[in-house]
Amino acid sequence: MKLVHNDRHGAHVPQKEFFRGQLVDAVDRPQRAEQLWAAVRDSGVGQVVAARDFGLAPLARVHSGPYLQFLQGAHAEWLALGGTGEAFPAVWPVRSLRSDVEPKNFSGRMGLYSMDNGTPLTAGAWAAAYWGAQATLSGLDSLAAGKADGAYVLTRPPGHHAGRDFFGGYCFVNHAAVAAQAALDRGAARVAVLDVDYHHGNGTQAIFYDRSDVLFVSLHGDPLTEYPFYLGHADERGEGAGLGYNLNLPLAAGTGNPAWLAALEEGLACVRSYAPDVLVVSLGLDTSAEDPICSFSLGRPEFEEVGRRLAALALPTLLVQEGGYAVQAVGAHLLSVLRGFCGQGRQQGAPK
Ligand code: SP5
Ligand code: ZN
Repeated sequence: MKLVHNDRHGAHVPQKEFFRGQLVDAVDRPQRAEQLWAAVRDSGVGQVVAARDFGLAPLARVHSGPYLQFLQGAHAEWLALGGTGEAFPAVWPVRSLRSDVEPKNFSGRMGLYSMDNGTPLTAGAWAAAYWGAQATLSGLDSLAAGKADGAYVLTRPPGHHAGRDFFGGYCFVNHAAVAAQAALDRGAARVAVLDVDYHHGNGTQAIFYDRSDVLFVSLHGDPLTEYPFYLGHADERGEGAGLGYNLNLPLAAGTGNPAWLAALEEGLACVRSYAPDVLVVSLGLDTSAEDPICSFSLGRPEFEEVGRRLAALALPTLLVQEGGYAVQAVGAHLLSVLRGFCGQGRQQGAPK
């Protein structure tokens, strides 16, 4: 197992986010990543690999040019307008409004390129997200082609809510999607993305919805009650050439561990029958009992089991960090997943 750190994540320091009409303390804190990295770096579970710079081109394979352009300059524009601190959108082109004409106005563009007001655009958001993508590409690069192998990438901010041309859900660049596309561009015929974050990976789903070369499988809190609310239902099966290559397994808020593991098994069966060349896992740890904004209750036995079942697929596997907000608990949970993956779990643990 290789371990890759986005050591530029600390450039992104959100202060506040809107919640129920108030500005409350931001949830995606740098301390999350510090705890995650502290838990794994010297744990013996893997070898640290340095992140390299692959440039903008791999990001432009899944994000639109105007969106990437906007992200790079947005915070400076905000400051130039007299804005202070972090920027939030205030108006969106919902149904009947046009999103095919880019406004000149900054607020107009913030709304065009975003999905919520819970994702502060900070001075360092672009740098952190860019280097998260580079760390992810470095992890992909470290995988032995065609062999059972694993790499874990510590990205922060997360990525799976970011779409082709919008940010939201604390995400700016969709690292898992960048990696899936890069794997195809490097010769893979089929890539599966398995998303086990508590929230539906709307960005990843949408990016690959009409394609059969990327299978998207997600288990998540039911969007009828859980963020992101407007995508992630079971009847979303893909469209056109992508029909049959999207599987959503929504679970009611509060769903217990046996039902969660049963849904995981259904997702894994789908991945197995697709027989991908590479597996990308959107590894959210906000499914834990301790998570402050989610309602599943996974713990050490389940996280180890996730690792074991992923390893049992015997695929080149890129584990990409998504959510997980229980700062004091996420490190232990990550280590459980990685130990399970490496056969070092405390329950069964046959060396691999
Ligand atoms: C990647 C990921 O896990 N994104 C999650 C985005 C969730 N955004 C909506 C959640 C709003 C909760 N904010 C509550 C703060 C109260 N302390
Ligand atoms: Zn999440």
